[in-house]
Amino acid sequence: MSEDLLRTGDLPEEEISRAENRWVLVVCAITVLIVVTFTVSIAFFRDAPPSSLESISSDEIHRSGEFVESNLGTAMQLDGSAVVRLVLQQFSFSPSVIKVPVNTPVTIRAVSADVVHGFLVIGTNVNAMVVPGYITTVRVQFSHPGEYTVPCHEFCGIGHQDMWAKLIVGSKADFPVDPTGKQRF
Ligand SMILES: [Cu+2]
Repeated sequence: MSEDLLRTGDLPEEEISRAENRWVLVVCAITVLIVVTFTVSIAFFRDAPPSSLESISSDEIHRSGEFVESNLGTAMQLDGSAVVRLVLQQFSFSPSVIKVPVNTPVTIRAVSADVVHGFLVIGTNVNAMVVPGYITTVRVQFSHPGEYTVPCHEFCGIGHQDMWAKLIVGSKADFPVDPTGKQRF
């Protein structure tokens, strides 16, 4: 090897160690930033997934409370808005056909009975994860009547590709407000 080649690759020892120290500082700063981010999210956001600050016990879902079978589906509220309650499980949606009125504020409340699922309404910006232990809430208003496909978009097991629901956006007249609050669509 020629003397020239040796010299060009040769940096003074101090310069190398200064460069190394700079990178050590960068790595330390990134580590501190990650730890601070986790600490803040635990302290202020209860370490929960975004928008899922309501928790629920997966074992209780079918037995009592908001997500018992008779309460699933679309419930019209006295103010004219709609609340849709869904349970996602391997490998289906309950209910699998969701009906909502057009041009109406809709609140979707979804829970998982087992593992992490998710749903999106194809052709809209509705897209959410459903994490066991939390209630996922999505607020939306559909301005076009029609049928939309709602697939699970989190790989949840061997039957994941068959896990999907159908959302039908229909005329407001088909969703009368029931003063007793019992009717589901
Ligand atoms: Cu799934």
